[in-house]
Amino acid sequence: MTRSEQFRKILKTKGRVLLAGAHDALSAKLIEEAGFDAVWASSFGISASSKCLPDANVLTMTEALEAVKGMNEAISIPLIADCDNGYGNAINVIRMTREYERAGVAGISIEDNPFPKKCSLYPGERQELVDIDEMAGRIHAAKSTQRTKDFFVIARTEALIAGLGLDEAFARARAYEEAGADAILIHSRQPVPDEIRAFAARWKARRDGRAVPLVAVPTKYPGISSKELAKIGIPIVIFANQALRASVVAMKETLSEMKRLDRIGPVDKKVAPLSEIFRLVGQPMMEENEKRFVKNFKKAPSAVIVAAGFEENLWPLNSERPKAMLEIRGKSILERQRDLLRRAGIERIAVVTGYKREKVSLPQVQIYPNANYRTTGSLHSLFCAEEEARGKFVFLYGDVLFEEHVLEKLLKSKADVTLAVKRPLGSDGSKPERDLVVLRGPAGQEEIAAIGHQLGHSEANGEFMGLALFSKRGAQSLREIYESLSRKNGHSRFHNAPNLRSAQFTDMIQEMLARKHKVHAVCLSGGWLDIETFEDYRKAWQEVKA
Ligand code: SPV
Ligand code: MG
Repeated sequence: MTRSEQFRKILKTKGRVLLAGAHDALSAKLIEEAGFDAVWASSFGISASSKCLPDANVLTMTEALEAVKGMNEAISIPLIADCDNGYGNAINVIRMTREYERAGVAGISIEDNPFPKKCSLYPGERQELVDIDEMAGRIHAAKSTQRTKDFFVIARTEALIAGLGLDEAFARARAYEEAGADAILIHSRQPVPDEIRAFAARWKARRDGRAVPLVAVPTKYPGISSKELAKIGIPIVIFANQALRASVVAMKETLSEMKRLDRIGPVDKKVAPLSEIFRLVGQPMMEENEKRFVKNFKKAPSAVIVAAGFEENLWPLNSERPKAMLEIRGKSILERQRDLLRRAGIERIAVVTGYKREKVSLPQVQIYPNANYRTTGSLHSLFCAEEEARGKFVFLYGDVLFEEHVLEKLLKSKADVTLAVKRPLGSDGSKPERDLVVLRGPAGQEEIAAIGHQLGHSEANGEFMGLALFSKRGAQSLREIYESLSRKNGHSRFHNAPNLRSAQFTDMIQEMLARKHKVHAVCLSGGWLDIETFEDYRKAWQEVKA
């Protein structure tokens, strides 16, 4: 339904319409939330708030239209635009009507002031109105210009304001109605609604066919309710400028208090919380859209660092902090990882935390807690940050230190799943490597044939470095497999793990291999360290540059 259809529907079904005047998009939104039927885009309000200028045709039509567009886009209730005198004669009205209708507003209001006008409420003598035919011509022009049938055109007469009396007001209203107006705004600045009441009574008493509805702006006779106005025959009522005036009071009070106390504290509790402004301007929706349209389309992958677990063999080195926060020459492992990832253009970095998670505070990373880190494995941790694994992403263990070229080489891979592998295997044999792999294929095109600690030193020819890259498709396969496994055999044995929850990332790679997914390898001979023992930690101190 268009806004003009909405407006007519409210008038028809409810029998009356109550509008409040907006001065900008935010106030229009507040008017909608307060439950008003429609918004009045007030020329008084727009002039004051957008340019701090008098309401006297000082703003151009396009300036006013800009403000109105902002309001109309911020709301979903109908809006009637106060178009002053139409910015000139019927020729100006033609273009104006076209522009406002195109902007999607429900309707416009045009008054019989000459150009330039002055706000009806300003003190002093009233200027003369334009000739009755001239104004009828403006209305006729607007109605002939509109393309949609429901576009609502209000003709406003200032005859009572100008002191021309009831007869003149009535004659004008009749002529404008004849010219096609959908409603007549009868404006008055008397402190009581007497002349309005008299006008409405006479309008109602007409015996010459159906009279169009009347509109009133009771700024100067504020004692009467809109319901009472409806009762006396004025079903459309505009509370035109109270929101603007309320904001002036509130701003003045707050500003003077802050200035006086030289601090924000005392006013902070009285003003709208930031979260309320965030909500009003649609910040939560923006976050959603960002997830949908920005992040997923970004070329740079994201990174998920799994750093939730507790490892006994490092005790008491890790008694105060998780392993990833262990410092090596003034920088934690995690900081080193973050800095290298960012240098490689990866800005979206997620860290899955568990043990001593309160100790992981690092700017520019997103924290995903794994509350069940004691009973779950690295695969479960990875899926705690599942939303980061929807596009291309890098997987990392939180205990690996690597040089820039390792990441560079991994990121060059075009395959769906790629693991960084150290080859050849360390010859010392002193350290029981965790994630051995069997590689096959020619150099430069190696694939993983098998992975896991079930492999013996004699059959394995490489070691997984704890870094992997998934393309968008690879990530999708990973998620699909995990989902189907979670649904089915969550409790039965899963490769080297007693069940899916306690499984490691490498168990999932085994599963992918079992399902005939190709898992590629980029092979490196060094530039990498993982911290599993005191000895590793000592070595890191020796090898890593400050
Ligand atoms: C406005 O709000 O701009 C109006 C109503 O036109 S009044 O200020 O009463 O003229
Ligand atoms: Mg106005």
